[in-house]
Amino acid sequence: MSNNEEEIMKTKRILTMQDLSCVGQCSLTVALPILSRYGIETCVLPTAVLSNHTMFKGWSYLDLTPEIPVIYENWKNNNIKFDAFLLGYLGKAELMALAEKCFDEFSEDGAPVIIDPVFADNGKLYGGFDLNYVAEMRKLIKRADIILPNVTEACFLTETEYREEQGDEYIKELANKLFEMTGKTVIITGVESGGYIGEYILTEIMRAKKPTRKGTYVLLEKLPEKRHGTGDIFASVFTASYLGGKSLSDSCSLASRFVIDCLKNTDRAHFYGVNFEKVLNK
Ligand code: PXL
Repeated sequence: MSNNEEEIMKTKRILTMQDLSCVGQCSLTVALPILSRYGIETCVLPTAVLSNHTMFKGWSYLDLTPEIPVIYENWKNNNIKFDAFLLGYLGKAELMALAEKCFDEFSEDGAPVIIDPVFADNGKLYGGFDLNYVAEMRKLIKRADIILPNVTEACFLTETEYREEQGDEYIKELANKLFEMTGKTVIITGVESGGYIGEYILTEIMRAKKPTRKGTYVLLEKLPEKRHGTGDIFASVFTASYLGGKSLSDSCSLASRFVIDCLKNTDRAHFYGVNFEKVLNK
C-alpha cells in the first residue's frame, strides 16, 4: 500500500454531540470546522437548535431530543459506527441516557469518549440548567475516557464549594475526587496560577507495573480578555490533536495556544465569541 493509501485508510470518523447555535461561534459551529480542518471526518448530532447562544439577552430553543431515537434507528439500519465521540453542551438532562445509548450502539472497538460537561462557569450554572442536570452529568462522565470540566463544573460535579481563590491543593483535590468518580483521565480547564492559565491533567500511568496517578499542569500566559466559546474551541483542538496521536499535555498545550491566538485575533468590540476562523487558516 502506498503512503497516500495508508493515510486515506486511517481517516478517523468522530461524532460530536452538542447544540447548534445559529449565531455565537460556539458548540457545533466551532467543533465542525476545527475537527474537519484537522482531517477528521466529523459527523454531528445536534441536540437543539438555538437562535444564538445563551450569553445573548434572549434566545429561541428548538429541542431535538425527540428526533434522536429516529436518527439512531437510521444509523443502525445503515450500520454506521464512530471511532471517537466529543460531547459538549447538551442542554437537557434526558439527553444523557441517549448519549449512553449512542456509545453502546455506535462505537467502533476502543472508540474514546471525550466529554466537556458544559453547564457552568464563574461559580454559577448557565441559564437553563439545574442540579438535576448536574446529577445526570455525574452519571454520564463515568462513561468518558477523558473529561474536560472547568473549575466551576468540577465543583458542581464533586459537590465541592466554589472558591475564587483556588491554589494547587484545591485543584488537586477536585481532580482526585473526579478521578475517584470516573477512574479515567481528568483535565480541569481554566486553572489559574500566578498570572498563568491552563489545565491540570490527572491520569493513570503504569509505574513499576503498578497503576499510579500522575498530575501535570499545562500553564500559559493569561490574557486579560475572557470570551465566550473558547472552551468549545479548546475541546475541539484538544480532541483533534489527541486523536492525531499527541500526548495529553501536548494536546492541552496546542489547544491553549490556539485559544490564545484566537483571543489575540479578536476585536474588543466583538463581544460574543472569538474569531477562530483567522487562526484556523494559519
Ligand atoms: O460555549 C458553551 C455553550 C454552548 N452552547 C450554548 C451555550 C453555551 C454557553 O453558554 O449557551 C447554547
